[in-house]
Amino acid sequence: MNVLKTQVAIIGAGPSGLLLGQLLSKQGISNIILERVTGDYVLGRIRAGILEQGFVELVREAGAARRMDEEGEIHDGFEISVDGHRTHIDMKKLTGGDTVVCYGQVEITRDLMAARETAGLITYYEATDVALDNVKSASPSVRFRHDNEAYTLQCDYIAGCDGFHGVSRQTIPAHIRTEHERVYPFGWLGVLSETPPVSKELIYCKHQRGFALASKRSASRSRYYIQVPLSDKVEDWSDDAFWQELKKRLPPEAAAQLVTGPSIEKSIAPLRSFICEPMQYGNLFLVGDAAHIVPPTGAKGLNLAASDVAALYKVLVRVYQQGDKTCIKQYSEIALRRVWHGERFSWWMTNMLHNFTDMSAADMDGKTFARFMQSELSYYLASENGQKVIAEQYVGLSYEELAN
Ligand code: RFL
Ligand code: PHB
Repeated sequence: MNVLKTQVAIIGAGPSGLLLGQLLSKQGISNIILERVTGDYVLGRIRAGILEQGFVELVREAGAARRMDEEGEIHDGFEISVDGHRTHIDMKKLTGGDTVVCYGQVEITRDLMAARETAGLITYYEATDVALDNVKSASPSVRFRHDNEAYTLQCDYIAGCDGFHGVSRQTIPAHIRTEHERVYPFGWLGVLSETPPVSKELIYCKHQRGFALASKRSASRSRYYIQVPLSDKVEDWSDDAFWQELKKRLPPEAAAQLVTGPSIEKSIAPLRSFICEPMQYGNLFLVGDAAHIVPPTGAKGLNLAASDVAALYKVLVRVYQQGDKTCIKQYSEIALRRVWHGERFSWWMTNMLHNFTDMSAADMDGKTFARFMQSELSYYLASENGQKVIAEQYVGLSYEELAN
């Protein structure tokens, strides 16, 4: 048995784990990351594209922002199209100056991995049989296997950054956890293509045929999504069928501009709202998708992961630099307040923008629910106050400080 020691054991080398590790090491707090798959596999997952200002600042503090600052696109606004009628949400004007940055999760992850390697920090990729022990004690540990050898990692704290299907959340006894969940009756079919985007800004499209989103990664790379029934399989959708359906849902002027091409990646993501409370148990802290999932309609998943990282980082810096352990119990409450706001916003945007007509939702038939949501959306889009409510949540609510 190999025995390792560190201050903070981090489970998962997704954006949450890598960002936390980088921030902690900048403050002299040692950490080791255990990741189930290879680095290349992690980089193969095409996910988020929109970063809130709070996230951007954390990446700068972590010392991994050079490429994001050079290549990320600042977005002042986005559009909502309702059956082809477009409304521009001018985030910058409506919020008094706030914007978001369009830069892919894959690139952020790549930059954080490179920064970790440059700093000589330890990551065990392809760590299997990860199991968390004694998390309620002052000396927790993590068992794992790597290259056919058994290891024990002794530590002070464990950050469970291992996503929705990880082991960390399951380590909290079931009677301690309350889990809230809404599984939506549809998914998003996403396509990445090396084609110029239809628009400078994102277009969220509500359409009788179902939701669509026109997003991008750069001036030459597009990311598009369409709402599909959960019964659909990726193999059912040829590239051609995807482009034809997308064209029908985009506003006509945008559809006319659409440049199509072969898909580089194509996948279906189910939509889910999920929250686990509390987000801590003894010296184990859940961070990011390990504790909560949002439907992607509000672009909040990665951004909520970042606000969890910010909260845990503040707690651990105070613990190690000021010797104050009393702040530890604040983590879950601080993180959950922001999580619930992001969850509510994502659920609301999902309800307003998707087609529920053939489904039942919120205890009523889909047709009635759809009419309520149509009215809700037109109310918010029709006034500056309504648009402001959407804009200030899209750019992201501010981060909370620790109490003294
Ligand atoms: P991740 O990225 O899932 O990383 C968890 C890591 O843990 C590893 N792991 C384990 N490691 C060791 N032992 C185990 N037993 C382990 N089990 C798992 C996994 O291999 C993995 O590497 O979670 P993290 O770091 O919390 O990051 C969360 C984000 O990935 C996620 O919230 C976002 O991608 C969500 N999301 C979006 N968020 C935004 O803020 N803006 C967006 O525009 C946005 N668009 C999206 C999205 C998610 C999408 N999908 C596919 C769900 C668009 C889509 C389509
Ligand atoms: C993306 O570019 O992948 C993206 C952007 C905004 C969303 C969801 C996904 O709301």
